[in-house]
Amino acid sequence: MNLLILNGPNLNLLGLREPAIYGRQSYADLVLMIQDAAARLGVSATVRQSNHEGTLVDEIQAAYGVFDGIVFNPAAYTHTSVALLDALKAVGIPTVEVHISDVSKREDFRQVSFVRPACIATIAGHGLGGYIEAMELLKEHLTR
Ligand code: CA2
Repeated sequence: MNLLILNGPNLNLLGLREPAIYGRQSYADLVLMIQDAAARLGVSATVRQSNHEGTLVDEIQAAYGVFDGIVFNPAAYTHTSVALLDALKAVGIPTVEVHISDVSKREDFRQVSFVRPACIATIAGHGLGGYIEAMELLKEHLTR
């Protein structure tokens, strides 16, 4: 089972700023945590990050026929991007939307998720552990 873990803009800065919202762990820590979980779950996980909307669209398109599931934190593009919604709908790969913070308790503009209608679930506010929960959920969903 091949999982794509896709991260949007500024998530490469994890651990550098706003620790009260995003925690103290770095992006490298997140990648290690995902690789550990992948080994435990017996799945393959490829982790990618981009600050560019079009590159994220390209990653989703290229995932077709390669990846069985996507764990997706589109970061700020969550709240703006029809292009990412369309890409997810086009490939039809089971996708779990993840947010480190609890977006439901933050600013009004973070209450909207354009990608959510194309996702099988959303996990928000569970910190970096949300990525691992999403991987577990996808494994269960794909082996059901
Ligand atoms: O909670 C999340 O995971 C978000 O997707 C993170 C995005 C934010 O725009 C979404 O509303 C919620 C922001 C990611 C930026 O990450 C940073 C990490 C360290 C320092 C500054 C930003």
